[in-house]
Amino acid sequence: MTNRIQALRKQKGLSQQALAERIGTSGQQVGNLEAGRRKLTQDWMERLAAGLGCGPADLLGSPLNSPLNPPGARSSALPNAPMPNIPLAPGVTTMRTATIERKTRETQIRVTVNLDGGGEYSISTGIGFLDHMLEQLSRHSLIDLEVEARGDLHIDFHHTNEDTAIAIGEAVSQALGDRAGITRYGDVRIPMDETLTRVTLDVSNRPYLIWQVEFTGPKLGEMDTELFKEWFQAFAQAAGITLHVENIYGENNHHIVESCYKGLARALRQAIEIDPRKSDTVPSTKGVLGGSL
Ligand SMILES: [Mn+2]
Repeated sequence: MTNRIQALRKQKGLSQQALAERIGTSGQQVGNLEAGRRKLTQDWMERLAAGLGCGPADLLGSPLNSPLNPPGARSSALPNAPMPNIPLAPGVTTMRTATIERKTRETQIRVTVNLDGGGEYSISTGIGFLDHMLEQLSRHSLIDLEVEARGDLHIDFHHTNEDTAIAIGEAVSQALGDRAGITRYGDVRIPMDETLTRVTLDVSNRPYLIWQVEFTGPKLGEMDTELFKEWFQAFAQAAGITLHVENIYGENNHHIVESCYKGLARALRQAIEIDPRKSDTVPSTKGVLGGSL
């Protein structure tokens, strides 16, 4: 996994922290990107390039890996390319990705999703327990998820929790585009020890939440348990999803809420999958449909 981020940074006399501050991230994240521990997405390349005063392609170790070269031109370069978001040739297939930036007086949030990812994540909300849940969401949905949130946690977790859900929901909705060809429905049951939770959803563009989940304590970690319903409500609204979450039984509050996030993840994974039998019916560039020549 070669890239020139570190070399270019040193050339400019910048520390990891100094570069991080230029592009609004953490020094640790810069270190992760330099070392290849985090995917060097198109989005990160553009941000790093802006901070380093170079072009995005300059960050790559070899000109063969340039995103300006269409895939297939030199296929031998592709397996080692560190970028999952290489623009693909029109008509082949495209990664369904989106980035949402959301800034209010209460929170500053940046979310990037890749629906066709491998469940890789980089999540920092400032709320440890929420990070843990969002990591589950990414891993079990196979959606690559980057979340950087800075909120007014000195007041409480309410704004950061809800706004993070809105930003992730908006990113998922945007990445889904017109939603053509998707499987649309998802339905799973998730056990965790003594707990069983069912999540059923319709990626319908009709937001609705049914939440039949009760907690026996007011807190999990530092987080108020009442905030989880708020998170699912905001996500369903922003993503345009009819979302039914039912904890069938369970005792441990950590298991109960974690099974809700894992259930959302697995149900989403089913629903956003492209159905090959339906995707074939989408009008194509062949010009056969619609009477055009
Ligand atoms: Mn856990």
